[in-house]
Amino acid sequence: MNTENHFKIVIVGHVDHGKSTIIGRLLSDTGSLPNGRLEQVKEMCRKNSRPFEYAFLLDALKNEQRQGSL
Ligand SMILES: Nc1nc2c(ncn2[C@@H]2O[C@H](COP(=O)(O)OP(=O)(O)O)[C@@H](O)[C@H]2O)c(=O)[nH]1
Ligand SMILES: [Mg+2]
Repeated sequence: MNTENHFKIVIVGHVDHGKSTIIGRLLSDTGSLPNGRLEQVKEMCRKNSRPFEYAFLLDALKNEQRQGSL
């Protein structure tokens, strides 16, 4: 991985102030998500009759990291 092209940012805020939402949106808009992840999370929301939230992309990544599959 080329670290010269990395852009480091820090998101700080209280609980429920939208940190996960903005990170999810940034990952999505910069094409940094694994292929199909956005569609997978949208499908999960549809199945559970929940409105889609960009914050759920973070939860999906966290679950994968815990499973060692990312
Ligand atoms: N109205 C509004 N709601 C937002 C915004 N950003 C996030 N939210 C909502 O606030 C809630 C908490 O967001 P989340 O990203 O999980 O917050 P975190 O705890 O800081 O990670 C979620 O229900 C989001 O949909 C925003 O810009 N405007
Ligand atoms: Mg969060």
